[in-house]
Amino acid sequence: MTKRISLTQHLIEQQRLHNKIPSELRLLIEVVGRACKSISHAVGKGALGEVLGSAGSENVQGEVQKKLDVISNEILLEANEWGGHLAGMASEEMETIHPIPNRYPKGEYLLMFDPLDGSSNIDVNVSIGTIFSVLKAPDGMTTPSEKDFLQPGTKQVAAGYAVYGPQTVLVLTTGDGVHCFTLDREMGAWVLTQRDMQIPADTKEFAINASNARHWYPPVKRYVDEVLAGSTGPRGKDFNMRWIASMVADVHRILNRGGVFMYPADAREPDKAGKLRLMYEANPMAFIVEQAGGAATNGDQRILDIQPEKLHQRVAVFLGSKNEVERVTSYHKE
Ligand code: AHM
Ligand code: MG
Repeated sequence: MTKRISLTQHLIEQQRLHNKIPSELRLLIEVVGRACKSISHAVGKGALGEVLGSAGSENVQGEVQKKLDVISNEILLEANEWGGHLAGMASEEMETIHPIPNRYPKGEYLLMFDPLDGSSNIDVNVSIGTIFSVLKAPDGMTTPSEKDFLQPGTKQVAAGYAVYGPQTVLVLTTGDGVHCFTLDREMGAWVLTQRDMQIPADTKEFAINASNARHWYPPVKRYVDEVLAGSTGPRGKDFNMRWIASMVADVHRILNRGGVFMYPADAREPDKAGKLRLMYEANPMAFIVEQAGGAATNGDQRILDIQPEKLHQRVAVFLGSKNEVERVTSYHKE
């Protein structure tokens, strides 16, 4: 029988044998992993848990909150509040940051998350997930303010996502490759199932919400026109398209078999900077994708190099197989 390694064991090995992560970070990641198990459980109950449908509220970006968005946010806040590893948290579902209350010990990390990504898929039983990013709090900081979170993605010390799909998986990087853990539902444990995930540099698969095509800028239109032209077009090969409308699920497919994911800026409002948020969607995914040998840009620069200006800042995203990301990025520069 193959020897099974749990998330705890994997992290202890990273800490003890390779001296790659401090014990505080290991414990923090384990708490996030535990929270994701609870979210997976809530998601899995569906109609039986009376967790489907709208919560009757809006988040800071004016989006309707689903009950499970709110429940997942609370699970993450509660799980991480008292552990002593964090100075503060920020979430897609909260207007501003959540410093650790004074009744609990404080730690040196900052945690950001999108508690339940792919909200439009919740009620229709399509894969959804949690995305998270961990930063070090600035030296000497006592109580964090919003600006302490505004660090470029290169400063992330860990990032990951969980997908609540046919299987529940947790994909994680601490800057030493990308590893995937599957939730053993009987044991309640995360088990290492893929080590060192690698994204092939070339692909024949792309992902974009084509219903926005009329708003696209010329570089995106050119790239998509060329792949749609197939084997007789300039690319000389046929491409397949997939769009799940859950970034976690689209990125997970790309980590497993390659592909390029695009959520571009477009000509709306008057210059829509894309839909996805830099701090808790694009940055953690860019860190993971780069660690797996892929690339991630906003069409102009590497996502991880962007200096954030606002907590809920939006950003255009092109990520996945390196050669395709480089191609679509180069079209923006012509
Ligand atoms: P959410 O965080 O409100 O769920 O929005 C993010 C999601 C991504 O998971 C996905 O890639 C995108 O929105 C889908 O957008 P669209 O509705 O345009 O297909
Ligand atoms: Mg999201």
